[in-house]
Amino acid sequence: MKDKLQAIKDEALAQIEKAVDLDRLNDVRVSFLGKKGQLTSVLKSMKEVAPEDRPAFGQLVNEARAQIERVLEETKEKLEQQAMEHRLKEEVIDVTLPAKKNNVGHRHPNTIAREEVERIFIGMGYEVVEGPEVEYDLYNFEKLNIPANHPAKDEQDTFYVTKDIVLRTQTSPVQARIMEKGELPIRVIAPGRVFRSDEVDATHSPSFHQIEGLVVDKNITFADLKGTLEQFAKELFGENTKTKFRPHHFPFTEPSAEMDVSCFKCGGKGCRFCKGEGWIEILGCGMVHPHVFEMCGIDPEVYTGFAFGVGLERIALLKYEIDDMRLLYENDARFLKQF
Ligand code: 2U9
Repeated sequence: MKDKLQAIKDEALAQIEKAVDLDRLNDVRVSFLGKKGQLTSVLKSMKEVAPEDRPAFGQLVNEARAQIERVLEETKEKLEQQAMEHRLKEEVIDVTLPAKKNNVGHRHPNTIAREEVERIFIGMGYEVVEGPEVEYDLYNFEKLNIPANHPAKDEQDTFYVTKDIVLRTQTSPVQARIMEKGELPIRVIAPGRVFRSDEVDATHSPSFHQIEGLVVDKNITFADLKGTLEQFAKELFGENTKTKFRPHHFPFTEPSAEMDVSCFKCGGKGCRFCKGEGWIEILGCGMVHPHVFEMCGIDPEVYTGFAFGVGLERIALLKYEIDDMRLLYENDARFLKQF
């Protein structure tokens, strides 16, 4: 038995010396010291040893075990040290290599323009509100004084989901819903996507964006409308910007107007940018029609208000001097990263 023990110990130490890595070393540990290991099996066969020799033999087994464990531990430390040195050699960081380019995205010109318009109106105390893109005919047309036979309701102009449901053609239904809530006074802007059955060209798209505004309170006059929109134009296009209001017609406002701004390229003298006019049309506006007030549950004898609407793409095209609206939707990174 003693010889067997010596042979096991010698074999264990020889295998430990041969172990080239930590996995092999662990295999050796399991094979000799594990539950079914060779040394453990010697202990189990203790009954073959004469009873009087058992304590001394047990002692020998324990010594062999302690020696194997000690050599295992020393070898483990040595192999760990070698593995660490190997990794340090392999994982050298070459600080002279060019860094990986981190492509950070940025805002779309439409978004930049929307946030600029929002910033200006928020600064004047307006709240930004949103509403559904799929709307009832009732809110998109009826409540805005656009009756059944109005040309805007033609299938050539409007996308119908059903007879009574449309893709909104303007963001005005958002304001109609706000008015219906009846929490007065109202001072909101409603930015959002709108849809019209238009062919795509340099200035038209079946889906574009508007920002509309609505103010409702007692004693609101056309002077409030003019003052507000003049201030807006100056903040958007520069302090020297002049404004001009031309009479117009919208079903939901009366009186209605279109506002032009003096050309911010030539200052109003006339250039290629403003097609020699000196003025650029920028938005539509007017005093909320009394009938619209009535249909949205507000008494036009007590309250008055003004509204305006501006095409967001138009602002983006003007501000960034882009000559084709389609460029805004093609998502060509070479174009978009210029802004
Ligand atoms: C309510 C009452 C009145 C919103 C208005 C305009 C004038 C206007 C156009 C600008 C360019 C649409 O995108 S565009 O083609 N919009 O000219 N919009 S007044 O008037 C409202 C809105 C809601 C309840």
